[in-house]
Amino acid sequence: MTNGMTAVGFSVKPMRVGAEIVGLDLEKPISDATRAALYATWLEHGILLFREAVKTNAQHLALSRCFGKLEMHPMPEIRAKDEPYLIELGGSRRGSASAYVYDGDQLREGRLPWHRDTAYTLEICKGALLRLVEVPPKDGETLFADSQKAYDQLPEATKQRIDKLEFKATLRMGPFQQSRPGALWHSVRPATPEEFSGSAQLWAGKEIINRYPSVVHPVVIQHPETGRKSLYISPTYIDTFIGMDQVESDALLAELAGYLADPSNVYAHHWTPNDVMLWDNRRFLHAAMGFDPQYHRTGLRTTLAGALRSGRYFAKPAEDFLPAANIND
Ligand SMILES: O=C(O)CCC(=O)C(=O)O
Ligand SMILES: [Fe+2]
Repeated sequence: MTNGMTAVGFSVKPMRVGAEIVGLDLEKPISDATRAALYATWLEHGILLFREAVKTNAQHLALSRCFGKLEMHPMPEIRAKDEPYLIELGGSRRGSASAYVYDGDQLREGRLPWHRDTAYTLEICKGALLRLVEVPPKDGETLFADSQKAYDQLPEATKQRIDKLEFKATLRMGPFQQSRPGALWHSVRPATPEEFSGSAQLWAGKEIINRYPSVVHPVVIQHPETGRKSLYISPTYIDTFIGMDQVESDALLAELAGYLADPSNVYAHHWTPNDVMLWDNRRFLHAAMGFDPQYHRTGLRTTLAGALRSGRYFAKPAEDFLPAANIND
């Protein structure tokens, strides 16, 4: 893909990590040629920025469908009521889907450490498109890390060590995820309900978590479309690497996370309302810096249906267990 507006209706501005799509007019229907060119650009760069490009839910859904089938997020609790293929961030979910932590003496809402979406399910989703509607006047960035580049940078001995390795992943929220090696922040601690009432409403209660029994995924995957290898771990959600005790596992996780979070592999997006960020969840991890809860930060996100069923249950689920359904359109 080259710079300069072409017959496909947009131009590509490569960033240090990822690329920006410039000039795409979503007021018009998206042609097959545009869709194919967008898809190829996405596979090449892994994350795409559409700056102030998406004004309505219909545009958000139409753009998302250029990159594959959508799935309803496995957690019904966070789906938007009038449009189940969108999930809501903040807004009416304020105080429910966000983690409140203290980073030093600063209270932060919406801080999420490095993760790969739906890594706690059997079929990790293919990607997602996040649009912010309300943006706080400061902070609130989202970080994206290229785990393909991180894999390429690993020493040969580490590549061999992890070649056939698997990890166990469990959905856990709150203090656990903030304290994992590679979580990105070591100074944070969860706010107590006395300090901030929102923290009492953390939503990942037992009823939700019980729907997601632990799963096992490979540490290295080959991208099904590009053939490139990626470091497929998700520091949030990892319990241990299979066959290692917690100490050995945490040391390896810290080592691998060091490559993932290396600044040369990371793009930090500072949001403007109606920006959309698209990520290839097979290749990129992401993290949210959080923001001062006196401000509002709201958004909507689609989820691209998984193309890589790489997981298995860690233990056989109970007879009466009802798996969370992945519902595709
Ligand atoms: O709030 C953000 O910036 C990122 C949220 C997130 O992890 C997601 O939408 O998957
Ligand atoms: Fe996420």
